[in-house]
Amino acid sequence: MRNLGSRLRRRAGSHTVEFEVGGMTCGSCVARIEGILSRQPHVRKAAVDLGASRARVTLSRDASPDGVVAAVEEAGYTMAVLPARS
Ligand code: 9UX
Repeated sequence: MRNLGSRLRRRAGSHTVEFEVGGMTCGSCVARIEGILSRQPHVRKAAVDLGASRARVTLSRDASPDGVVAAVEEAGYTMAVLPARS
């Protein structure tokens, strides 16, 4: 069902990707990373969870997550795409 939902959202113009983020140790890290993410092209929505070391980013259409990974790693964190949940 999630695959179907994902396909439908993609057709509607966006898809959401989850990431593991390394190197966040305080709330300011969260704000900083959310700011970086929100300024990247193709990012429609970004939320970062400090306790879970996760980020959830909604990208337009079929935009690759590579750009947001590069931007966040440029700032000194690590970021890796997590497999889509089934
Ligand atoms: Mo907090 Mo994060 O002092 O890079 S902003 S550790």
